[in-house]
Amino acid sequence: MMSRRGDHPDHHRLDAQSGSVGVAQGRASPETPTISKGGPVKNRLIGLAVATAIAVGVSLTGAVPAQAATPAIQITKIYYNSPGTDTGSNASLNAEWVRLTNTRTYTINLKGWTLRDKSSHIYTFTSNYYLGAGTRTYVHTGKGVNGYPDVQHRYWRSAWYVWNNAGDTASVRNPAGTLIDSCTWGSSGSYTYC
Ligand SMILES: [Ca+2]
Ligand SMILES: [Ca+2]
Repeated sequence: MMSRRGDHPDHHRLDAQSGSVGVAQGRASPETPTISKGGPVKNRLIGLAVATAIAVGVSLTGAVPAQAATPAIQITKIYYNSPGTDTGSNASLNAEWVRLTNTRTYTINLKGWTLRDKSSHIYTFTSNYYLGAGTRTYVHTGKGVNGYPDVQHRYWRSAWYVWNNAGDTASVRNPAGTLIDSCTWGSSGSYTYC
């Protein structure tokens, strides 16, 4: 079947090889280990609790693991297999997109932030782009005018698809290059909420 396309041709084989292993690497659900702290507890019982906690591999502090903290800029949806046959038309390219959400209660300037796939195709927010608290932006793969049809929409201006139908990883980094969030999917479906 020729309807399933991959990435830029030169990356085809690389991504195809690893496309089947990415299923389980989505964002971990924020699970907070719960340890009962009600009432006075004797040392012997605390010792038992410690032993139990160690045995099951949880933290006694109950702290949320760092990797489960909500990223400031979160990848909240990716439409990686645009509807219909992947002809490479600009309309088809733009039906492939990534949605980023500002999860914070303040505006974040995305200037200098990057979005990339597993093959290091990189989109950079090159100018000031203020993403309001709780608001979203859509980065479309094809060409278009930033800010149209409304302020939420940005355009990668890529000549070909970026996000592989058969599995890929999207990651977002801040201007310092620090990984802020990532999203991995496999070969099924057309989109993911990450
Ligand atoms: Ca398609
Ligand atoms: Ca790719």
